[in-house]
Amino acid sequence: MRTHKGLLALGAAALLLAGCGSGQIGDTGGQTDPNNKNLALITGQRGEPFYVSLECAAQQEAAAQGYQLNAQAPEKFEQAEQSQILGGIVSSKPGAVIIAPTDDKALAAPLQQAKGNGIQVVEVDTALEDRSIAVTSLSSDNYAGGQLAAQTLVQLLGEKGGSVLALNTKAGTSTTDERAKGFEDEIRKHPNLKLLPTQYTENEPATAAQIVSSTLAANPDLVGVFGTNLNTGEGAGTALSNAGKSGQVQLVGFDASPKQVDDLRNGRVQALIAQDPAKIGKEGVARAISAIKGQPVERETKTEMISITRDNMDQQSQYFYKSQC
Ligand code: T6T
Repeated sequence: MRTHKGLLALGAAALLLAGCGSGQIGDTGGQTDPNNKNLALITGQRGEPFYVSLECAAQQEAAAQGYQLNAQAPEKFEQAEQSQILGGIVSSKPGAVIIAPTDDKALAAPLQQAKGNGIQVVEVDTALEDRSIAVTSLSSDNYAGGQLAAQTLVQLLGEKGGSVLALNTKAGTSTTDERAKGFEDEIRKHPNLKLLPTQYTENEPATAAQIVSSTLAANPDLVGVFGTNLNTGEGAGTALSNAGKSGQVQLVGFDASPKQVDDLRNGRVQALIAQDPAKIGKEGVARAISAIKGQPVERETKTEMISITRDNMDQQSQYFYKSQC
Protein backbone atom coordinates (compact mmCIF):
# COMPACT_ATOMS: atom_id res chain seq x y z
CA MET A 1 0.00 0.00 0.00
CA ARG A 2 2.96 2.26 0.62
CA THR A 3 3.55 2.36 -3.14
CA HIS A 4 0.06 3.48 -4.06
CA LYS A 5 -0.10 6.20 -1.42
CA GLY A 6 3.29 7.43 -2.53
CA LEU A 7 2.19 7.63 -6.12
CA LEU A 8 -0.86 9.66 -5.23
CA ALA A 9 1.39 12.00 -3.31
CA LEU A 10 3.60 12.29 -6.37
CA GLY A 11 0.54 13.20 -8.40
CA ALA A 12 -0.22 16.03 -6.01
CA ALA A 13 3.41 17.16 -6.12
CA ALA A 14 3.30 17.15 -9.91
CA LEU A 15 0.45 19.61 -9.88
CA LEU A 16 2.71 22.01 -8.02
CA LEU A 17 4.77 22.28 -11.18
CA ALA A 18 1.96 24.35 -12.66
CA GLY A 19 2.22 27.77 -14.15
CA CYS A 20 5.82 28.77 -13.54
CA GLY A 21 6.93 31.61 -15.81
CA SER A 22 10.33 33.12 -16.49
CA GLY A 23 9.11 36.62 -15.65
CA GLN A 24 10.89 37.98 -18.74
CA ILE A 25 9.11 39.66 -21.63
CA GLY A 26 9.74 38.26 -25.10
CA ASP A 27 11.13 40.24 -28.06
CA THR A 28 8.35 40.80 -30.60
CA GLY A 29 10.79 41.39 -33.51
CA GLY A 30 9.77 42.99 -36.87
CA GLN A 31 6.66 45.03 -37.73
CA THR A 32 3.41 43.10 -37.44
CA ASP A 33 0.06 44.48 -38.62
CA PRO A 34 -1.88 44.75 -35.32
CA ASN A 35 -5.16 44.16 -37.23
CA ASN A 36 -4.03 40.87 -38.82
CA LYS A 37 -6.66 38.28 -37.76
CA ASN A 38 -4.96 35.24 -39.28
CA LEU A 39 -3.03 32.76 -37.18
CA ALA A 40 -1.23 29.57 -38.18
CA LEU A 41 -0.59 26.52 -36.02
CA ILE A 42 1.98 23.92 -37.04
CA THR A 43 2.11 20.98 -34.66
CA GLY A 44 4.56 18.06 -34.69
CA GLN A 45 2.48 15.23 -36.13
CA ARG A 46 -0.92 15.02 -37.79
CA GLY A 47 -3.64 13.07 -35.96
CA GLU A 48 -1.47 12.31 -32.90
CA PRO A 49 -3.58 12.74 -29.72
CA PHE A 50 -1.25 15.12 -27.85
CA TYR A 51 -1.31 17.52 -30.80
CA VAL A 52 -5.00 16.91 -31.54
CA SER A 53 -5.83 17.97 -27.97
CA LEU A 54 -3.61 21.04 -28.31
CA GLU A 55 -5.16 21.98 -31.66
CA CYS A 56 -8.79 21.55 -30.51
CA ALA A 57 -8.22 24.03 -27.67
CA ALA A 58 -6.33 26.40 -29.97
CA GLN A 59 -9.20 26.42 -32.49
CA GLN A 60 -11.69 27.13 -29.72
CA GLU A 61 -9.67 30.05 -28.38
CA ALA A 62 -9.08 31.52 -31.85
CA ALA A 63 -12.82 31.37 -32.65
CA ALA A 64 -13.69 32.89 -29.27
CA GLN A 65 -11.40 35.85 -29.98
CA GLY A 66 -12.58 36.30 -33.59
CA TYR A 67 -9.41 34.97 -35.31
CA GLN A 68 -8.92 32.42 -38.10
CA LEU A 69 -6.55 29.55 -37.29
CA ASN A 70 -4.97 27.60 -40.14
CA ALA A 71 -3.74 24.35 -38.52
CA GLN A 72 -1.35 22.02 -40.31
CA ALA A 73 1.12 19.29 -39.37
CA PRO A 74 3.55 16.89 -41.04
CA GLU A 75 2.45 13.29 -41.38
CA LYS A 76 5.44 12.20 -39.31
CA PHE A 77 7.33 14.07 -36.62
CA GLU A 78 10.09 15.29 -38.94
CA GLN A 79 11.63 18.58 -39.86
CA ALA A 80 11.77 18.30 -43.67
CA GLU A 81 8.00 18.20 -44.16
CA GLN A 82 7.43 20.65 -41.32
CA SER A 83 9.82 23.17 -42.92
CA GLN A 84 7.92 22.85 -46.19
CA ILE A 85 4.61 23.52 -44.43
CA LEU A 86 6.16 26.52 -42.71
CA GLY A 87 7.34 27.91 -46.06
CA GLY A 88 3.79 27.80 -47.45
CA ILE A 89 2.35 29.38 -44.33
CA VAL A 90 4.86 32.22 -44.25
CA SER A 91 3.94 33.18 -47.81
CA SER A 92 0.28 33.52 -46.69
CA LYS A 93 1.44 36.17 -44.14
CA PRO A 94 -0.38 35.30 -40.92
CA GLY A 95 0.10 37.64 -37.96
CA ALA A 96 1.63 34.79 -35.95
CA VAL A 97 2.82 31.25 -36.38
CA ILE A 98 2.34 29.00 -33.37
CA ILE A 99 4.69 26.06 -33.81
CA ALA A 100 6.04 22.91 -32.15
CA PRO A 101 9.45 22.76 -33.88
CA THR A 102 10.37 19.12 -34.63
CA ASP A 103 14.07 19.93 -34.42
CA ASP A 104 15.72 22.39 -32.05
CA LYS A 105 18.19 23.65 -34.70
CA ALA A 106 16.88 22.94 -38.21
CA LEU A 107 13.78 25.14 -37.86
CA ALA A 108 15.73 28.14 -36.53
CA ALA A 109 16.61 29.75 -39.89
CA PRO A 110 13.10 29.64 -41.45
CA LEU A 111 11.53 30.86 -38.22
CA GLN A 112 14.06 33.69 -37.95
CA GLN A 113 13.09 34.65 -41.49
CA ALA A 114 9.38 34.55 -40.62
CA LYS A 115 10.08 36.82 -37.67
CA GLY A 116 11.98 39.22 -39.92
CA ASN A 117 8.87 39.36 -42.13
CA GLY A 118 6.78 40.57 -39.21
CA ILE A 119 5.28 37.19 -38.25
CA GLN A 120 5.21 36.62 -34.51
CA VAL A 121 6.72 33.22 -33.56
CA VAL A 122 5.12 31.39 -30.63
CA GLU A 123 6.61 28.06 -29.53
CA VAL A 124 4.29 25.44 -28.10
CA ASP A 125 5.50 22.13 -26.62
CA THR A 126 8.96 21.90 -28.22
CA ALA A 127 11.40 24.80 -28.54
CA LEU A 128 14.42 25.97 -30.52
CA GLU A 129 17.83 25.95 -28.92
CA ASP A 130 18.14 29.63 -29.94
CA ARG A 131 15.91 31.38 -27.41
CA SER A 132 16.04 34.73 -29.24
CA ILE A 133 13.60 33.86 -32.06
CA ALA A 134 10.24 33.10 -30.43
CA VAL A 135 8.40 35.84 -28.57
CA THR A 136 7.08 33.28 -26.08
CA SER A 137 7.27 29.53 -25.33
CA LEU A 138 4.71 27.34 -23.59
CA SER A 139 5.50 23.78 -22.59
CA SER A 140 5.53 21.30 -19.75
CA ASP A 141 8.58 21.47 -17.49
CA ASN A 142 10.01 18.49 -19.31
CA TYR A 143 13.13 18.03 -17.17
CA ALA A 144 10.93 17.93 -14.06
CA GLY A 145 8.61 15.53 -15.92
CA GLY A 146 11.53 13.14 -16.47
CA GLN A 147 12.42 13.37 -12.79
CA LEU A 148 8.81 12.69 -11.87
CA ALA A 149 8.82 9.61 -14.11
CA ALA A 150 11.95 8.31 -12.34
CA GLN A 151 10.45 8.99 -8.89
CA THR A 152 7.28 7.20 -9.95
CA LEU A 153 9.29 4.19 -11.18
CA VAL A 154 11.28 4.06 -7.94
CA GLN A 155 8.02 4.03 -5.97
CA LEU A 156 6.64 1.24 -8.13
CA LEU A 157 9.82 -0.84 -7.67
CA GLY A 158 9.97 -0.47 -3.88
CA GLU A 159 13.18 -2.23 -2.79
CA LYS A 160 13.65 -4.08 -6.08
CA GLY A 161 16.94 -3.39 -7.93
CA GLY A 162 18.08 -4.10 -11.49
CA SER A 163 18.53 -2.48 -14.88
CA VAL A 164 16.47 0.47 -16.08
CA LEU A 165 16.05 1.76 -19.66
CA ALA A 166 14.87 5.12 -21.03
CA LEU A 167 13.60 5.37 -24.61
CA ASN A 168 14.08 8.76 -26.26
CA THR A 169 12.58 9.73 -29.66
CA LYS A 170 14.85 11.66 -32.09
CA ALA A 171 17.96 13.56 -31.02
CA GLY A 172 17.19 17.29 -31.19
CA THR A 173 13.61 17.01 -29.89
CA SER A 174 13.80 19.48 -27.02
CA THR A 175 11.01 17.94 -24.95
CA THR A 176 12.08 14.29 -24.95
CA ASP A 177 15.78 15.21 -24.61
CA GLU A 178 14.91 17.09 -21.41
CA ARG A 179 12.69 14.27 -20.12
CA ALA A 180 15.45 11.70 -20.69
CA LYS A 181 17.97 13.93 -18.89
CA GLY A 182 15.67 14.48 -15.90
CA PHE A 183 15.01 10.74 -15.70
CA GLU A 184 18.71 9.80 -15.92
CA ASP A 185 19.77 12.33 -13.27
CA GLU A 186 17.11 11.07 -10.88
CA ILE A 187 17.78 7.34 -11.44
CA ARG A 188 21.51 7.90 -10.80
CA LYS A 189 20.60 8.78 -7.20
CA HIS A 190 19.62 5.12 -6.65
CA PRO A 191 22.65 2.80 -6.45
CA ASN A 192 20.51 -0.37 -6.66
CA LEU A 193 19.34 0.68 -10.15
CA LYS A 194 21.65 0.31 -13.14
CA LEU A 195 20.91 2.91 -15.80
CA LEU A 196 21.37 1.42 -19.28
CA PRO A 197 22.35 3.82 -22.10
CA THR A 198 19.28 5.74 -23.31
CA GLN A 199 18.18 4.58 -26.77
CA TYR A 200 16.64 6.55 -29.64
CA THR A 201 13.50 5.16 -31.27
CA GLU A 202 13.10 7.75 -34.07
CA ASN A 203 9.59 8.23 -32.59
CA GLU A 204 8.45 4.90 -34.09
CA PRO A 205 6.48 2.52 -31.83
CA ALA A 206 7.84 -0.48 -33.79
CA THR A 207 11.44 0.62 -33.19
CA ALA A 208 10.69 1.15 -29.49
CA ALA A 209 9.24 -2.38 -29.34
CA GLN A 210 12.33 -3.88 -31.03
CA ILE A 211 14.68 -2.07 -28.65
CA VAL A 212 12.75 -3.27 -25.59
CA SER A 213 12.74 -6.87 -26.90
CA SER A 214 16.49 -6.89 -27.48
CA THR A 215 17.16 -5.13 -24.16
CA LEU A 216 15.12 -7.80 -22.36
CA ALA A 217 17.14 -10.54 -24.06
CA ALA A 218 20.49 -8.92 -23.22
CA ASN A 219 19.53 -7.80 -19.67
CA PRO A 220 17.42 -10.41 -17.88
CA ASP A 221 17.55 -8.15 -14.78
CA LEU A 222 15.57 -5.37 -16.55
CA VAL A 223 13.09 -4.03 -13.98
CA GLY A 224 11.91 -0.74 -15.45
CA VAL A 225 11.35 1.15 -18.70
CA PHE A 226 10.57 4.84 -19.26
CA GLY A 227 8.98 5.79 -22.59
CA THR A 228 9.61 9.52 -22.99
CA ASN A 229 6.52 10.05 -25.14
CA LEU A 230 3.34 8.50 -26.49
CA ASN A 231 4.92 6.56 -29.38
CA THR A 232 7.83 5.12 -27.40
CA GLY A 233 5.54 4.17 -24.50
CA GLU A 234 3.03 2.46 -26.78
CA GLY A 235 5.82 0.46 -28.46
CA ALA A 236 7.39 -0.52 -25.14
CA GLY A 237 4.00 -1.72 -23.86
CA THR A 238 3.59 -3.98 -26.89
CA ALA A 239 7.07 -5.52 -26.47
CA LEU A 240 6.62 -6.21 -22.75
CA SER A 241 3.22 -7.75 -23.38
CA ASN A 242 4.57 -9.97 -26.20
CA ALA A 243 7.34 -11.17 -23.87
CA GLY A 244 4.81 -11.93 -21.08
CA LYS A 245 6.54 -9.31 -18.90
CA SER A 246 3.70 -6.80 -18.39
CA GLY A 247 3.64 -5.85 -14.72
CA GLN A 248 6.93 -7.66 -14.02
CA VAL A 249 8.98 -4.99 -15.76
CA GLN A 250 7.46 -1.68 -14.62
CA LEU A 251 6.62 0.65 -17.50
CA VAL A 252 6.24 4.39 -16.93
CA GLY A 253 4.97 6.26 -19.99
CA PHE A 254 4.68 9.95 -20.83
CA ASP A 255 1.42 11.36 -22.25
CA ALA A 256 -2.12 9.97 -22.00
CA SER A 257 -3.43 8.93 -25.43
CA PRO A 258 -6.58 6.75 -25.55
CA LYS A 259 -4.34 3.69 -26.19
CA GLN A 260 -1.99 4.58 -23.32
CA VAL A 261 -4.98 5.01 -21.01
CA ASP A 262 -6.33 1.58 -22.08
CA ASP A 263 -2.89 0.10 -21.45
CA LEU A 264 -2.85 1.63 -17.97
CA ARG A 265 -6.24 0.10 -17.24
CA ASN A 266 -5.32 -3.34 -18.55
CA GLY A 267 -1.97 -3.47 -16.74
CA ARG A 268 0.40 -3.14 -19.70
CA VAL A 269 1.58 0.21 -18.31
CA GLN A 270 1.94 1.03 -14.59
CA ALA A 271 2.01 4.84 -14.68
CA LEU A 272 1.63 7.75 -17.09
CA ILE A 273 2.94 11.30 -16.78
CA ALA A 274 0.18 13.33 -18.43
CA GLN A 275 0.68 16.83 -19.81
CA ASP A 276 -1.91 19.57 -20.34
CA PRO A 277 -1.91 20.05 -24.15
CA ALA A 278 -5.25 21.90 -24.11
CA LYS A 279 -3.83 24.59 -21.85
CA ILE A 280 -0.73 24.89 -24.05
CA GLY A 281 -2.92 25.29 -27.18
CA LYS A 282 -5.31 27.80 -25.63
CA GLU A 283 -2.56 29.93 -24.09
CA GLY A 284 -0.49 29.70 -27.27
CA VAL A 285 -3.28 31.37 -29.22
CA ALA A 286 -3.93 33.97 -26.51
CA ARG A 287 -0.20 34.86 -26.43
CA ALA A 288 -0.02 35.03 -30.23
CA ILE A 289 -2.90 37.49 -30.30
CA SER A 290 -1.30 39.65 -27.60
CA ALA A 291 2.00 39.66 -29.50
CA ILE A 292 0.26 40.68 -32.76
CA LYS A 293 -1.33 43.60 -30.89
CA GLY A 294 2.10 44.60 -29.56
CA GLN A 295 1.18 43.75 -25.97
CA PRO A 296 3.88 42.34 -23.67
CA VAL A 297 3.92 38.54 -23.24
CA GLU A 298 5.86 36.41 -20.76
CA ARG A 299 8.89 34.81 -22.45
CA GLU A 300 8.51 31.32 -21.02
CA THR A 301 5.70 29.48 -19.22
CA LYS A 302 5.64 25.92 -17.91
CA THR A 303 2.35 24.05 -17.64
CA GLU A 304 1.37 21.34 -15.23
CA MET A 305 1.84 17.56 -15.43
CA ILE A 306 0.44 14.79 -13.31
CA SER A 307 1.49 11.22 -12.48
CA ILE A 308 -1.46 8.88 -13.12
CA THR A 309 -1.70 5.25 -11.97
CA ARG A 310 -4.47 2.68 -12.28
CA ASP A 311 -5.58 3.54 -8.73
CA ASN A 312 -6.18 7.24 -9.36
CA MET A 313 -6.98 7.22 -13.09
CA ASP A 314 -10.73 7.56 -12.75
CA GLN A 315 -10.29 10.81 -10.81
CA GLN A 316 -7.86 12.19 -13.41
CA SER A 317 -9.81 11.64 -16.62
CA GLN A 318 -9.69 15.36 -17.43
CA TYR A 319 -6.01 14.78 -18.30
CA PHE A 320 -6.75 12.10 -20.94
CA TYR A 321 -5.99 13.21 -24.49
CA LYS A 322 -8.46 13.33 -27.40
CA SER A 323 -8.11 11.67 -30.80
CA GLN A 324 -10.60 14.15 -32.29
CA CYS A 325 -12.21 17.43 -31.22
O1 T6T B 1 5.03 13.98 -25.88
C1 T6T B 1 4.39 14.71 -26.88
C2 T6T B 1 5.12 16.01 -27.08
O2 T6T B 1 5.20 16.69 -25.85
C3 T6T B 1 6.52 15.73 -27.61
O3 T6T B 1 7.19 16.93 -27.87
C4 T6T B 1 6.49 14.88 -28.86
O4 T6T B 1 5.73 13.73 -28.61
C5 T6T B 1 4.40 13.93 -28.18
O5 T6T B 1 3.70 14.63 -29.15
C6 T6T B 1 3.71 12.59 -27.99
O6 T6T B 1 3.79 11.80 -29.13
